[in-house]
Amino acid sequence: MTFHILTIFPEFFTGPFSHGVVSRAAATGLLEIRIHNLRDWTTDRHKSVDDRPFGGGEGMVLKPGPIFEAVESIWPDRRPGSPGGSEDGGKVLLLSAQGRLFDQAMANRLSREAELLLICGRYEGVDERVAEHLAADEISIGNYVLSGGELAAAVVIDAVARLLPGVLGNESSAAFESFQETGHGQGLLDCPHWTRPADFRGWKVPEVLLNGNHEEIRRFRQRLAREKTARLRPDLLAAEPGDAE
Ligand code: 9D3
Repeated sequence: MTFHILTIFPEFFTGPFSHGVVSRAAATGLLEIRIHNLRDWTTDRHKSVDDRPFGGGEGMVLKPGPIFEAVESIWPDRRPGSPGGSEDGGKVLLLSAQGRLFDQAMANRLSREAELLLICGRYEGVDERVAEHLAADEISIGNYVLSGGELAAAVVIDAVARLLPGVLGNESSAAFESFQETGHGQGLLDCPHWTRPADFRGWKVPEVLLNGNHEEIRRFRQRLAREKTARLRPDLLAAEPGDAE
């Protein structure tokens, strides 16, 4: 799978993608990440990507021109008039605070695309014609204010990349998807885990985990998962039984 990122901060992504699962998958050719500098598609000598909002107000807005030019040069065969889609299974996504909330079901759907092109919002926002006529969807990663779409793009790519066949050793993606429910794509939170030492500073690991009775251990873990979910994520219990799509 190929991920394209359109950003005014291309240096930002050297960190997040040079570690762990994503970096290993890129090294083995299971995925490719291509960073594109939005300023490469500006035409004025100041390379300006933003301008003041019509109607007045605080802050600056990303201009539509360089963004459309960039996407049309990255995907020259993109069907014009069909927002978001490339010729052969790709999607343009706009990362913005005004977007649809990203979740595991969305990550699952996106992992079936051949390519994604993520546009990182900045400043006070992005000219609405990008959401209307260029992007297939507008995505937010949560109800908090970030300074721009770059961190959000890294989050989306991490969540999608680990679902790709071969990336985590999940050869059959269908089998893997049913596992998503406990891997926390909704449903209950995972149960708590402990490792050695069995006694750490006087805090002891629950005795039942040490007794080798696997049926008892299974029921115990299920109860702890329900209790922890009720305490930290009551919203998930209301939605149960969860389906991760
Ligand atoms: C006056 C209200 N604005 C600032 C407080 C709204 C606003 C504009 C631009 C809020 C955030 C941003 C920049 N954020 C993103 O581009 C962004 C984002 C986010 O802020 N939260 C969660 N997901 C995302 S994805 C992109």
